[in-house]
Formats: sequence, structure tokens, C-alpha cells
Amino acid sequence: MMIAARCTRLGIPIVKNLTRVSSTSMFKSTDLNQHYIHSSVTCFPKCELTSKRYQIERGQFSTISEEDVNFFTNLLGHHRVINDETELEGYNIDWLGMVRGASSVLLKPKTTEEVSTILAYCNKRKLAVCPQGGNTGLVGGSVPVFDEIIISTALMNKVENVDTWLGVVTCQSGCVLEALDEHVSEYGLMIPLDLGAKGSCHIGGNVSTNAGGLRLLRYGSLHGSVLGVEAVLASGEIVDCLSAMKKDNTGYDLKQLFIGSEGTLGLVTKIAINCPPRPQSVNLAFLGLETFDDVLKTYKDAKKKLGEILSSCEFIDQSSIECVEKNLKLKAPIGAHPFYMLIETSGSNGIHDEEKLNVFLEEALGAGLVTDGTVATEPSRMHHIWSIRERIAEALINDGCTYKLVFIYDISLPLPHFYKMVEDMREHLGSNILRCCGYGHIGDGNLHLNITSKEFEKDLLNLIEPTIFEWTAKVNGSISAEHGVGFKKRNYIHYSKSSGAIALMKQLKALMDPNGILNPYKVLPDN
Ligand code: FAD
Ligand code: 2HG
Ligand code: ZN
Repeated sequence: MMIAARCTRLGIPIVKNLTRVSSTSMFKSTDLNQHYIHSSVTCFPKCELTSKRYQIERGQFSTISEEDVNFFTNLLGHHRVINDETELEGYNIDWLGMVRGASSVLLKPKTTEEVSTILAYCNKRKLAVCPQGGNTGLVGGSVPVFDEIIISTALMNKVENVDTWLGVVTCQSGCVLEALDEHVSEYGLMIPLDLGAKGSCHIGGNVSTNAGGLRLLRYGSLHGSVLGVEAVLASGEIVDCLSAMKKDNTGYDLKQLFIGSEGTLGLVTKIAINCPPRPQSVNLAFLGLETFDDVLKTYKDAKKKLGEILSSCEFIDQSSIECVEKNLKLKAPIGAHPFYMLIETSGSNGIHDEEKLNVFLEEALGAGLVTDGTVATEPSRMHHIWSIRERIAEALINDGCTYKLVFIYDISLPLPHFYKMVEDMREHLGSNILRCCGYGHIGDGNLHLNITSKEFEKDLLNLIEPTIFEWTAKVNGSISAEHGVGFKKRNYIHYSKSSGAIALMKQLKALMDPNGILNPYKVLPDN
């Protein structure tokens, strides 16, 4: 009876989120400052260069010359052309510390026109470029493989307009997700996307990866939420599809090409995104369960009984929780269980939502599906519980002794196969690894299967890949649910896409970027 008891005990104040709704939809241009929550990238020991580790051959691109640097400096000024080796280190290595490029120049444009001039010049000179947002990507797409020029959106952080009637924000692509969400909260709105990297990732990076995150279950994918995109093609041509209307059926929906294409078809400069009203009441349950079958049944019940107020349904296994407790010293609010779930409700009427959640929990407890749990409604407790979930990736990179090494797999699976994959991989890898754990967005059928190891061993990688992708393909899953293909998965894309589809992707790439300067060695397989 623990849940029931706790629910009653926690019959405490309902969270009242900020709802300062502006009565106008005045044009407002605001700079959003960057927040950095993930400083751990700077602690990584330098990993091998990607070109060496993965034995990659450099494409037929020009090498940057002094004249090129002068061109960029004349355009942007000294402060926005970074060529100091030490300063470049963090931009050359990914968040996981797994891939490292050797770019000698990073550019920081502020406007679409500057991006256009840069790309037109690079295209003419056949200089390869790597677009970079917050550099939180997990598939090696955000850093150069060789010496590609990094084009950072860090200074493209202006909010252009908040339409409070339709609930749409239009902004530059370098706005940090969390800062953008805080900004629209002043109008009683929210960004329909939330993820652990929110303090660092850029909305342009989110759009370019079609990021999923913690509330896709409720608000859907960015293919639906993004209403307009402005992007610059490799030629420097600006493609303006920046409609901020909810409905726009005029011709082909070209913006979709930039959503999820990971900087290989164009550099996204501006975005218009649908913003739902910020919920007035939020409740978060953290539950302990004994079997995976109970997890599935609880999820099904949550959908049925919580209906329209269900805003997140996440799953965590015991090994992932142990990792967070051990490496981040964050304590789970309940004792040890084989499985855990986070179930969040967001609605407009606290009493109604709480009642609904309590009935659902009491029934789950009564049926023996859930054996322990706690419900939080105060922001600080909810924040603590969400931190446990959001910081699993960070805990995992701290799992090793000297090297921080985690092999991350982000897979879509039919739910009956969901946890079997973790069990099979654990058995397959035996004592070659430190940990094999599973968690993720169960409400979206999205498993994060992570494997930690003491060091990067090619043999271990060969033991994992392609087995894991074969396993996924056999049950008709996807080898990349939400992180994208980037550098790491490009040669495995055929496990989830037909040869016809890959051929059409290559044709599109050739049409939109004939010299192949935009993020080479990413997304599309080697020939
Ligand atoms: P970057 O990492 O800088 O770039 C990602 C890709 O997009 C690269 O290929 C890059 O070239 C391209 N790109 C970036 N900006 C542009 C642009 N303006 N135009 C064109 N191409 C561009 N992902 C999820 O989907 N769901 C999660 O829940 C989630 N949680 C995470 C939690 C943590 C702790 C971390 C570290 C990562 C997580 N991620 C998650 C992965 C990552 O945060 C997302 O992929 C995010 O969308 C990347 O945004 P970014 O600005 O950091 O992009
Ligand atoms: C998350 O949901 C991210 O926390 C990271 O997508 C996933 O560590 C991972 O595999
Ligand atoms: Zn995720």
C-alpha cells in the first residue's frame, strides 16, 4: 500500500508554472544567452583522431589557406574566426569523447547573410564544412572527421517573434533549447521538446537531428511541431520556408528535408515552432516494478487511464539507476527494484489530474503491477527525479576508470522485444564489458542500450556491431530512433532503409550539395 499511502501523504501543492501571458503578439527580438550544463566534455582525455580510429579516407576537398582565413576574417572580424588550437579542442571532439576531428578554423556567423556568404565561398573553393550547434549529438555528426571548417550557430541566438495568439515562436537556430523554453514561458507557452542536453543543445541542432526527447509521446515529433525553416544551401542560396502558420499546403513541404538531415542538405538558420500552452499542473510518479512484463502493462494502463494528461512515460533498468547513484551520487527516491518508470502528467486542472493519477496508481498497485513508488508535485522534487533520468548518459560516461567510454545505441523496437535486446546483448558480451544497461522512452518504443567499457577496443566494437543492428532489423526496428545517423551509423543505414530509399537520398544530396561540402562522411553510407 505504499503508493496509496504516499499519494495521500503527497497530496501537496500542485505546481503552478509561469503563466505570464502577454496580451499582444508584438514583434520582439531578444538575444538568448547560452547556458552550459555539460562541462564534462572538457575532462575527457583526448581520444584518437576519427580518421585514424576508423581508417577513413579524406574526400577530394581543398585545404584551407591563409587567403581563405583572410576572407573569413574580413567578413566576420577576428573574434568570430577561431583558429587557436587549444580553443578549437572542445569543438573538434564530441560530447562522448569518442570521435575527434582536426579542424583548424571555426566560424561564428551572426546572420543568415553571413552564413550564405561563407557557404558560397566554401562551395566555390571546395572547402568542406561541418555545421555545429551545441555539440551534444551522440552519433559523431557534429564534429569534423578531418579538417572541415566548423560553422557554429552559437551567436545566432535571436528570438524574432512570439505569436501569442497561435502560439508560435520564430527564432534563429542557435538559441539554446532551455533558454528558448524559458523565453516562451513568459508568454505562458512551452517548447514542445525537452531533453537532458537542453542547457547546451541548440534548437537548430534539435531540428537538424529531429530530436525526440522526453515528451514526444505527448507533443509529437519535430516533423509536426516545426512550422517553418529557413536554411542555406551549399551554394549559398537561402531557402525561405519560414512560414509561421499552422497550415500551409502550398507545394512540396521542403522544410521537412532539413528536419533530421543532420546538416548534410543545408545549414538551418531560422525556425518557426509551434508552442503549446504551458501546463498549469504537473505530477510526476517514480515507480518500482519487478518484471518487464509489468512495465509494459503499466504503460498500457497509463495510456488508457491517464489519457490526455499523460505527458511522459520513461523506463529505467536497475543497472542504469545503480550507475547514476554510484557515479553522480544522486539517490533514487525509492529502494532497489529490477525496473523503474517515470510517469508524468501535465494538465490544466490540478485536482482533476491528481485524482486521475491517484486512481491509476492505486489500481496498478492493487493489481501488483507496481510494488513501490512516490509522487512528486513540488518543482524541487520533480527536478531531482527528472535529474536521475536525464543524467543517465552523463553517469555512464563516468563509469570507466581512466577513460570515459560508453557505446551508445538508440533503437526503436516493437515493445514485446524491448528489454530482450538488453538481456541478449548482456549475455553476448559477457565479461568483456563493465556494464550493459537499458532505459529510454518506452512510450515511443525507443530503447537506449548502453555498454560501458574500460577502453576503446576495436574487438569489442566488432562484437557489438553489427550484431546489435542485425537483431534490430530482424524485429523490424530502427537502428536510430532519435539520435540520427551521423558519422557512426552511416554504414549501417541499410539495416533500416531500403536500397531504393538510400539511392534517392544520395540523389537528393547530389542535387542540393553537388560538391558534397556539407558535413561529408555523415548520414549517407560510403560508396
Ligand atoms: P549538434 O550536436 O551540434 O549537431 C548535431 C547534428 O546536427 C550534426 O550533424 C550537426 O552537423 C547538425 N547541425 C547542428 N546545427 C545545425 C544547423 N543549424 N543546421 C544544420 N545542421 C546542424 N537526443 C534526443 O533526440 N533525445 C534525447 O532525449 C536526448 N538526450 C540527450 C541527453 C544528453 C545528456 C546528451 C548529451 C544528448 C542527448 N541527445 C538527445 C542528443 C542531442 O542532444 C540531440 O541530438 C540534439 O538535438 C543535438 O543538438 P545540438 O545543438 O547539440 O547539435
Ligand atoms: C536520453 O534519452 C538521451 O537520455 C541519451 O537520448 C541516450 O545515453 C543515451 O543512450
Ligand atoms: Zn533519448
